[in-house]
Amino acid sequence: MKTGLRTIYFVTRNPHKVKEIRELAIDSGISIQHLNYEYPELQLDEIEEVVKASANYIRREKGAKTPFFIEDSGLFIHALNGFPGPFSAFVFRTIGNEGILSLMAGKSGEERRATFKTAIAFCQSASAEPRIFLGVVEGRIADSARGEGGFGFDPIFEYRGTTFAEMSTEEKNRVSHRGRAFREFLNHIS
Ligand code: ITT
Repeated sequence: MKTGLRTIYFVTRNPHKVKEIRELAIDSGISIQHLNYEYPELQLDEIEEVVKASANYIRREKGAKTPFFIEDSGLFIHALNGFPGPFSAFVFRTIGNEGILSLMAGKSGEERRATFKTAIAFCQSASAEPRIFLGVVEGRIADSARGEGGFGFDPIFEYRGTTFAEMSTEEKNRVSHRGRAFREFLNHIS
């Protein structure tokens, strides 16, 4: 670790998120330390509420490492009334991208609009209430899965004609829900 960097813990089971966040944190003066463990996630309608409840749980744990942040992301498909939204992890594990594409069969144009959202919850200390930062990107569900990069729904989420899986991490970070939320967070802490 470089000296002089401020350390912030990122609690997640998802190594892809860590890769993206570390790239976003380059030159920020922050060193991101990955804490790989699972925490309870309530099934609530808004991802902001989900991360807030989870962050409160983590900070009250004995021996909680601070400062830390967590993040929850969700894909909200307009024609499906926002599904899978806060259920994105379960839906990805069960029906996956092929299942989403099947649900979208016969839908075209505006009907394929989708929003990706990230909510970051940051706790400065065990006694501090979490601060929430949001990032949103508007796109559409591609007609078929494309691209080898990224993870999760990236092959089917299209932004201005290119799926996130067809982008480098740097290109995705520039426009993604996670990139936007993390830049908000950096503005707050720097
Ligand atoms: P943690 O909760 O441990 O951080 P997770 O993978 O369960 O990791 P989420 O609940 O935030 O993370 O993710 C919900 C689902 O959305 C999950 O299946 C992810 O693979 C997917 N996902 C999250 N961010 C994504 C992104 O930037 N691109 C594509 N899919 C993403």
